[in-house]
Amino acid sequence: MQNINFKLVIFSSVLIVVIALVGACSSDSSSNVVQPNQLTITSGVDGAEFAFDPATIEVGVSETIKIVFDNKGTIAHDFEVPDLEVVIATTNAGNTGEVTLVAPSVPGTYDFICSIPGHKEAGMVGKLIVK
Ligand SMILES: [Cu+2]
Repeated sequence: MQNINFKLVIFSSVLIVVIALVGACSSDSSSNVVQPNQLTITSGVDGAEFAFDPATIEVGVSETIKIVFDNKGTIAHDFEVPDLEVVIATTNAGNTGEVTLVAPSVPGTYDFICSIPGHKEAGMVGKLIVK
């Protein structure tokens, strides 16, 4: 009787390990989903309130890319690529916003801006190069 109980314990343990392994494998397969590349654009670097850093970004044609806007400045800003209708809405100082951009299928150069009145004129403009 004791022996049977012992075998049951061993069997149960093996079963638990197998279940754990199957679980690990299935979570592995879900991580095979392709994540878009990510690019961070910051404002307010070194006290430059009205500037994007970097001011020029390059993406491949048809590339899907996650853009994170990190506002390190002291006032609210936004990030827009007007020609591509890409918008990260107004982001308060110290906050981040993000958007997923699918680049056009043909090469080209597009302005990105902060659309808050006066900010583009003050320097919040950059170039998105699709190549
Ligand atoms: Cu701004």
